[in-house]
Amino acid sequence: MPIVSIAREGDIAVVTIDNPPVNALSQALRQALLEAAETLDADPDVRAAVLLCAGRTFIAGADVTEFGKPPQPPHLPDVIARIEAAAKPWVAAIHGSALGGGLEVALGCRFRVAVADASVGLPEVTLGIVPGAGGTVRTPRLAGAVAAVELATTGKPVRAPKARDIGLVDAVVRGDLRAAAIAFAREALGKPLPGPASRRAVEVPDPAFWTGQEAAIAKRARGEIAPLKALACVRHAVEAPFDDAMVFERETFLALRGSAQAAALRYVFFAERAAPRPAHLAGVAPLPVRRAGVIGGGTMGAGIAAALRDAGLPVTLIERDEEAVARGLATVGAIFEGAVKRGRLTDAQAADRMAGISGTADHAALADVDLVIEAVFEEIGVKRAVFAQLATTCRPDAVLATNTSYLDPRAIAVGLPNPGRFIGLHFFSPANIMKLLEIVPVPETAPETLATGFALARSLGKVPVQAGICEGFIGNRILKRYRAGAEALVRRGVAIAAIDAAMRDFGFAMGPFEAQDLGGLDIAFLQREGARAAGRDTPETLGDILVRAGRKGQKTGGGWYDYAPGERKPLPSVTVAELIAPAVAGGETLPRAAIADYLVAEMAAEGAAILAEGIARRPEDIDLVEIHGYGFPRWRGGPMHLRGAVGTQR
Ligand code: T1G
Ligand code: NAD
Repeated sequence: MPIVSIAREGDIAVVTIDNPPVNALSQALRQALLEAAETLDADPDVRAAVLLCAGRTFIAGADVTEFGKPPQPPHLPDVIARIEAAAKPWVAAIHGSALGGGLEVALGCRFRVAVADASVGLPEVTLGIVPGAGGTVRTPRLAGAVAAVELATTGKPVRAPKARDIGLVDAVVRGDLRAAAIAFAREALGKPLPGPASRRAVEVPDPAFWTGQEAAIAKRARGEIAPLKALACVRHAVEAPFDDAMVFERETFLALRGSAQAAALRYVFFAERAAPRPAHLAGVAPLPVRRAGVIGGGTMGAGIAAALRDAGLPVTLIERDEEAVARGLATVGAIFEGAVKRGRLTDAQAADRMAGISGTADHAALADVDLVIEAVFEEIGVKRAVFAQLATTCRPDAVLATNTSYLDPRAIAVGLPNPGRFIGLHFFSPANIMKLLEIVPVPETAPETLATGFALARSLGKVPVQAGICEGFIGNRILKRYRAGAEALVRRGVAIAAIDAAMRDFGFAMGPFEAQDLGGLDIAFLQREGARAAGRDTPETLGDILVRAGRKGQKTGGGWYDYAPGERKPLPSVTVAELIAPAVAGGETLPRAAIADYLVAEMAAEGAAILAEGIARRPEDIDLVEIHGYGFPRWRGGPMHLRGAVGTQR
């Protein structure tokens, strides 16, 4: 199939794009579209054109693989201007996703029709850029400034019905898209044509709207540049003539395209796309997972059960006794109720989710499941007993997984018949939200079991990263080094609040000490105490001093900070200063950037050790763990990318 082909349905030309995998606007496609516009304008028998895409989606945007290279003509704004100026109206027929340059091409057409489950959006800010071919200029002229700001500064797509409601799409069609678009074009020819988007008027909001948006976006962006630039482009588009606004947008786009943030976000984009299909599992078929079991209905078990239900899998939840079963089911129920409150689910969907979970204390209910995920107490004895029972109740080919954070999965699987079916699947709390899944095979894990872990991650919408066995796998091991680095700064006299402020400035939602107070200082303390009890050399930490003094964090009204009763605002603590004073030498102050540099270097150093030991397979995996499991700012690319520990960028 040529990249662009033209067919005729009477006086309607059907222009079909076929540029797999996602019809990205490569140089060749831009050239072919330009030629198609010339050809159709020169054909007296053609009265209108329908622009359609082959494959699973409409144009998914500019070809991101071309971003690292100098832009080649024809440039997209020119191709779109040519389509918009065509003597015959073009109708964009949208299925799948019309994103970025794809939506911009559609906005250059006189009309847009879409199937109901299609989506349209301007995700450029997720790549550290702004639209570069009229997205911030034509969108407000069709959908108004408010909707344009939302689309361009969040990068979130909207479904076709919403796009119609805001004026971005002219019709939501059912059935055969091609036929519906041709019929729409014919009908449109029978009526006065509306002007092109570029010549439509746009309502100018009150200046207060812009200042309000600026403050909200700056708060949300936490140092990310593109969202604020996108806002500036939309404002310019609303307050200035079309041509001026196009120039402003293009200049902004080109300036950001070469930026460090854009390079980092592109790096993460491709790392995420490669993660679910690692090369070493190419051709290995996963085992089918149609029914799942979860052992333990606590914080993690309930979240994992909810994630499995979100993916449509029927789930059997096992707890110690009926009272604990009821508690576990109630926790899952609360997760779905929360999703209804946040508008992520309807009541009916929440009810359907719950209907697909059965709870019991009877392991016999697991006789026919394909996968079991264990999330019971982090105690080796408890976990071993669970797997011994599973070995008798489950099918011999059922995949058996542990969600342990720190225990050695090999120790959990000791004596398990057919250990090839055993694997570590390390979710992160809240398990139905956090995107990261560390997949930890043991030496006996069969390739098809490992492939099943990755396939499960794809079906749950998770970012899978394979990790080798060491204490804390990839993420918690680096977390330990990060926290030790933060404590080392405190021992040098750097203020706890200064370190947290530095990491917030760097882009984290919260600093290392605030985060510990939220999650609880006792989890890591118990882990260290366990190591000490096992005779492993584990030096006393400042955190240990606090826990021994009863300070476990917010849950005890104090950890690294004090908290007023019922409050979550961290208050510097005189008590903490007194408790740790013997361990603090000097009163060093450091610029925030130096603090962040030091701690990121600590993370990257641990990452390098992890790579050298083969615990991680590639630096990208470490960065994905940090971004999707530990809140490392995505637009920084991750500690390995930032410290240049990753090969050439795309
Ligand atoms: N360019 C190049 N390759 C792309 C691509 C793109 N825009 N989008 C996807 N791919 C590749 C991807 O790397 C993968 O390759 C394969 O397609 C399938 O992707 C001027 C400048 C469309 C919703 O940000 O959101 O337009 O790994 O696994 O889950 O204003 O891809 O198989 O080798 O993600 O079905 C704006 C990005 C660009 C959209 C499909 N557009 N893509 O999801 O498949 S900037 C975007 C997506 C822009 C203009 C500006 C998703 C998808 P491989 P996939 P999927
Ligand atoms: P939790 O204490 O909240 O829940 C554990 C549940 O397991 C309890 O409800 C308990 O009744 C149940 N249970 C204990 N023994 C059982 C048995 N024999 N059969 C059935 N149910 C049993 O603990 P959690 O935080 O959910 O942690 C569970 C596992 O997940 C641990 O291994 C932990 O290390 C790991 N993990 C925890 C987190 C986290 O942030 N909490 C993150 C990742 C992994």
